[in-house]
Amino acid sequence: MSPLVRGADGPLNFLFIVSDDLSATALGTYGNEVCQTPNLDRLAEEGVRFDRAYCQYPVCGASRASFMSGLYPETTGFLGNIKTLGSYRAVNEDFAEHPSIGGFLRRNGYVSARVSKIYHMGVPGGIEAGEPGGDDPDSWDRAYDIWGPETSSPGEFFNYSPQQKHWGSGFVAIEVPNDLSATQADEQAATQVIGILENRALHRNSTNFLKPGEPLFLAVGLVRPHVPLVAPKRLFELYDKDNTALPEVPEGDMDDVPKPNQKGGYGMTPEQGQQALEAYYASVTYMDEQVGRMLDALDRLDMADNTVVVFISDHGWLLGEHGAWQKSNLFDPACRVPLIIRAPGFEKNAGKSVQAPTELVDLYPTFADLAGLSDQAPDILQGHSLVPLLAKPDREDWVREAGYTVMGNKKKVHRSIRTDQFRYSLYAEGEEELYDHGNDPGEHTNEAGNPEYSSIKADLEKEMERARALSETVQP
Ligand SMILES: [Ca+2]
Ligand SMILES: [Ca+2]
Repeated sequence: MSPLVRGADGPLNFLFIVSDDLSATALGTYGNEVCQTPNLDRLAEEGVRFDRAYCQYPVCGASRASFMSGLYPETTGFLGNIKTLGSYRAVNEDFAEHPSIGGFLRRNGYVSARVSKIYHMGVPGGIEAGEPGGDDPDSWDRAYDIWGPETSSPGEFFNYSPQQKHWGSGFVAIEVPNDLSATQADEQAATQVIGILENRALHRNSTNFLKPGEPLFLAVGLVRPHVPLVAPKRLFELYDKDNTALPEVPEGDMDDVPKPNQKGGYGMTPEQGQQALEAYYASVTYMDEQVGRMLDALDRLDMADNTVVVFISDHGWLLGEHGAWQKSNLFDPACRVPLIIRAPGFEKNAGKSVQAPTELVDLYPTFADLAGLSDQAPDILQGHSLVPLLAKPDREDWVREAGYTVMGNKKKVHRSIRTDQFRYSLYAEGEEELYDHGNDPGEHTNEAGNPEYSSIKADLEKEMERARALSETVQP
């Protein structure tokens, strides 16, 4: 099917929004009763929410290279945070000719544009430099890097993790004066997106480089709530110790956790941890406001009916679970991501949610499918189109049994799978972790050595082997 025959009102456009370091647990639509995210809640009400979506690697670089290429990290060898310009195409020459989703759509009649961080960029350093970082230039007809002040932002600074000196991992909150928030990277990015949408909608000159006559793939990266936790002061006032509490952590919770998955508390006292959580929520609400500005622009410009909106985070995050914080671990909140898709043609399922396991590697075939380009998509894509789930969110004949996430490097790969009931992780040195979400949703009791789980573990080992084999056998 040609892209020109899809959509209610001409070609189907895509607005692909990628938040950074956002835990699904922080969003209202995913059950958080404190953090205010009215715009993402609205998007979920108008679209379909995926409750068991998993990233393929719990850090920025590898996850982004994976979902943009439609290939697993082990397939391309892009493991960790690599900032090479050209992304997976430069890192592994076997895939130099394999187009990303942006490159694929460009080759098939779309105009493709990026605003801010889609492939890896260091936050805050890369944003302060206004550089493209580990971008893949082939993905875009136009790319806009945002030059944001980050650690030079105006406002009051609060350091909640004084032992951690690095701006990109420590917990520094920055309360920006309300009337100076236009300085910030995400506000600039949303403004740039709105400008692109307005130019296409209102200035229909066919020689315009934004090619208003052609369908649009517009990817925008929002860098919040990645640290530093920046937001206008008015949003910090929404949260305080009376409406935020850290998760309960059983005594000795980390004792049964394999070493590679042991994360620290960044030297924060419980009070500092709570302040970090408040600042994280302020940052999430600030990011959500930018999503709202872009959704409002689609409505105002009469583009909502022919634009697919896809919202994700590049990976999840711990917010004090197990007394630990951040990414680079295989606990569920770090592997799980928010995924919301609002696609024209599936309005009858608005507000529904999908419990089937899905992966970010599924996005590429989903975009191709919604564009009517499945037949042209590269054969080597490793994910599966989510369109059958948009059509029937509760379908039971879904192709996946589990979501697959890895971390480590080429020499030492740590692997984890999540089925509907279990998370099973196998580390490079052979240590294992098994959690039964049926009775332990907080992942506190490692059952890997419990004989009662031996047959379940055997099944999970097979499922992991299947995922590993798929990752390792696909050839360019
Ligand atoms: Ca990230
Ligand atoms: Ca434990």
